[in-house]
Amino acid sequence: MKLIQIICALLVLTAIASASVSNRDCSLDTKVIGSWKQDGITITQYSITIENHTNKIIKSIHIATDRTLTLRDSSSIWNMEKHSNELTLPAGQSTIAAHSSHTFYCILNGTTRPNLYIKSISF
Ligand SMILES: *[C@@H]1O[C@H](CO)[C@@H](O)[C@H](O)[C@H]1NC(C)=O
Ligand SMILES: CC(=O)N[C@H]1CO[C@H](CO)[C@@H](O)[C@@H]1O
Repeated sequence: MKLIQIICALLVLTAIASASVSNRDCSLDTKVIGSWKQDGITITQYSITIENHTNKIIKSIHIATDRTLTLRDSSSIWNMEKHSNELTLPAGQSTIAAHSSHTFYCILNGTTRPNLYIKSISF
């Protein structure tokens, strides 16, 4: 196998690996969509799905993060709003229905998975 094929195989494996942070009512499922080089640095795209395991509508959710959310630029996050180190649902989709989910996307510098945890939920 050529080196490039080995690298591609590794990328596919990375994309399949996913992690979840759970609590009883809601969980976060972070997946790597892809990783590539741009302007000499490696950037990684993630999808993060918020799953509502309850039979109640989530009216708001606050997800805490830190400097591990190394956004490539301020427009590198979709379907979620970022206010300093906190993420909230965007204005156009401000609730999550019972037994439903909401997915948002981001592009980060580097390959380190961002720290994300659910700080509060209101039903
Ligand atoms: C990510 O990389 C871009 C391009 O090099 C840079 O402009 C930006 O400041 C970096 N963002 C962070 C959070 O390091
Ligand atoms: C317990 C339960 O129904 N959980 C659901 C919450 O929503 C996600 C996303 O639709 C489902 O996959 C879970 O089964």
